[in-house]
Amino acid sequence: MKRSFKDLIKGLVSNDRVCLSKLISEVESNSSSIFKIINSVKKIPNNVYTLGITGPPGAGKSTLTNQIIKKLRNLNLKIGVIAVDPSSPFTGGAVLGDRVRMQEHSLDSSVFIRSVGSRGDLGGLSSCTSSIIKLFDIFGMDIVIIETVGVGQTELDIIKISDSVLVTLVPEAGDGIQAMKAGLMEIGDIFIVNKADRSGADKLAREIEYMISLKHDSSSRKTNVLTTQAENDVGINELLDEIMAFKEHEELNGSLQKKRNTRKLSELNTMVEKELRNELEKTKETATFKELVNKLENGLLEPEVLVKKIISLLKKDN
Ligand SMILES: Nc1nc2c(ncn2[C@@H]2O[C@H](COP(=O)(O)OP(=O)(O)OP(=O)(O)O)[C@@H](O)[C@H]2O)c(=O)[nH]1
Ligand SMILES: [Mg+2]
Repeated sequence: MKRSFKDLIKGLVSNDRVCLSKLISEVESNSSSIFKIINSVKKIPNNVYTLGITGPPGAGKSTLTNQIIKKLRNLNLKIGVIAVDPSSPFTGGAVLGDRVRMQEHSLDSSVFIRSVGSRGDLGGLSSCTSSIIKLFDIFGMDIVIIETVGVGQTELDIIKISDSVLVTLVPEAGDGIQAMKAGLMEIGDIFIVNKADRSGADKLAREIEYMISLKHDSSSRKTNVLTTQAENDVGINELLDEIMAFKEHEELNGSLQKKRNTRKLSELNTMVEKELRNELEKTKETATFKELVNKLENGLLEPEVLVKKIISLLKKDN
């Protein structure tokens, strides 16, 4: 039997994975659904910590995510993963790769992994990603990991939804330079040189440290560069310690709260602007609006005078 929207929300709040899955599909296919959901639950816990993992294709982001999940599960934390698929919806290549890499957690009821397409209006990040984070939050997740491929400027949007950003690079020719070009150096809170079993990892780590030192301001916490071998579980404990230390640092000095407040305010602005545009479109259909435009066209009213009249029309509607 098909469950009603109301029942799905009830299920989400009471930890029903099927409801979570169905509501994710809902916000993916209809961006306004999240308004209905949030208005129904009124307040979301805001307990979730969002961890963005980005870097060039094949750097080992999914393998790292898989290892991080393992460690976080040992701490008994509930984890949501959003793998943003950069490929075309028809090839499904990256989605498959991500799935395979993390499939050992598929039977764990405290881990929920979801792949989403990247074609959205939030740059390279699908616009539904932030809605899914909210669903995970209501569901009671502690940590949400968002994996994106950092290849171009548009991918830098990861910073807008993450409490901390992990940039993953590999000791392949020119990776450091590529990262700089793609702007990744600017957004990383923690840098990882993965595939440290290959030669050149330490050299790349030192290069990144040097680049960071150029922009480091002494009042902020030092951005650290770690080397890992995700495949062999080497350096992952240290990485987790660093993630936790960064989180704690930002919690204590208030910058996490500040970041989140800025994010909410910018979300609100976008929503208000969108809503106002919708209202304006509706008002344009009214006889009064058409009359005013007619006067403008006949030279009876100037735009400077009309503005206020249009605004009062908008207000009258409400
Ligand atoms: N040598 C080596 N290979 C690794 C390591 N970590 C991951 N890999 C391999 O690198 C390949 C890519 O790993 P993924 O985890 O899929 O990389 P990704 O960054 O998620 O890739 P995309 O999502 O396609 O961008 C896989 O074949 C992994 O097994 C490592 O530490 N050393
Ligand atoms: Mg991947």
